[in-house]
Amino acid sequence: MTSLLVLVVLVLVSVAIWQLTKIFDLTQVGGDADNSQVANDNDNNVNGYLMFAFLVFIYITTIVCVVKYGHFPLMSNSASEHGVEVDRLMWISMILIFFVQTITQALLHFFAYKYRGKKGNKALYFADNNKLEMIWSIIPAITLAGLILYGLYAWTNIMFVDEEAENPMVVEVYAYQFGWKIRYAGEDNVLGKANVRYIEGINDMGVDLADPNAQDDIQASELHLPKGVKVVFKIRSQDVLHSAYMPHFRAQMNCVPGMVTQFAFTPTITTLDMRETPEMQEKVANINKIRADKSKQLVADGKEALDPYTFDFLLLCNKICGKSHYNMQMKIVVESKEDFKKWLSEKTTIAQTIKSQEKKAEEGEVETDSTKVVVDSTLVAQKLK
Ligand SMILES: [Cu+2]
Repeated sequence: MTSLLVLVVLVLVSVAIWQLTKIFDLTQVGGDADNSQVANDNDNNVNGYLMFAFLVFIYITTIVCVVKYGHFPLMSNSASEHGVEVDRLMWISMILIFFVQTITQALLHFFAYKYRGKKGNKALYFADNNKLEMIWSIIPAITLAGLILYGLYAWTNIMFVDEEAENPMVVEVYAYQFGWKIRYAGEDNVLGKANVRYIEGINDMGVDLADPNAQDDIQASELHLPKGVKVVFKIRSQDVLHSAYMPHFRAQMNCVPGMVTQFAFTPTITTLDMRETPEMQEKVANINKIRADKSKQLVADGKEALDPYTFDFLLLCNKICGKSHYNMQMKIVVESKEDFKKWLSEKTTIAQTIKSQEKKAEEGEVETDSTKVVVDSTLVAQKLK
């Protein structure tokens, strides 16, 4: 609200200044002032120097942003095999852009200054220069073609998954407003069919329980992944467009209602190891410093202090999908193969969970009318545990 008020005040002040200059101009009519509206040497000089000032402004802004915010983008420390390639591509693009923009901006502004208008100066008629045009067309064309080809090569490498030869672990990521559900394919590594029409009671992912492949499927409320194993994510959406975004693994794929999309990667760093890396420790220490400062203020106001932050990999939604989009996230735990197997073996299959639910219903322990069962992801998660 305060910023809005400040903005309104700034706009009103600008309007007032503009009106004042108009009044000032009107008072000059008939005086000695130059009202010809044609730029004189003085105007041209001022504009020439302003060009230089703007160049300095661009450079200073760039330097300040790199120093102050340069640590925000994730451009190293990727936690997946292909992530290294994505980071390399990003670095090459950024360095190229940085290099080219530094030079071209300097040239642009310098020449605008050098050839500013001067009384008596005449523009030179210059039809064309084939050599110059070849240079500035061919160099960018080769550079861009190189970048695009390298990008295409990286993209094909990342997106092409030979499911027969590589035999990746199949995991379903199911997006809904506003959260995620996970389904493991079980022993057979094949997901049972699923459709939104089968959603009923605690079967909130719409798994077709008549499908033999669905019998060993396991639902989870946390995404656990084994280190060093290729995982292929089969991605669905219940309602609107979402985007499954796992920034630390350099992975993102749209979740489209009515179709299955996929993305595959191999996690290379466990959650525990990632917490130990110097980059992450520095980030976490910084976050906790901000939290501690905020807590002081909260405690002073008689509120509860914030808990210290510990790092966890996250699955986020990266498509604005509704009012609670900002909170659409799920914890990802990368662990050793043994720990992962142990964690998964403690889970019951969806079929078993539903069967025991039906049994309880027959014994009159729970509400039998499925329409009265409130489907809540946390409730399902507790039941599955
Ligand atoms: Cu979403």
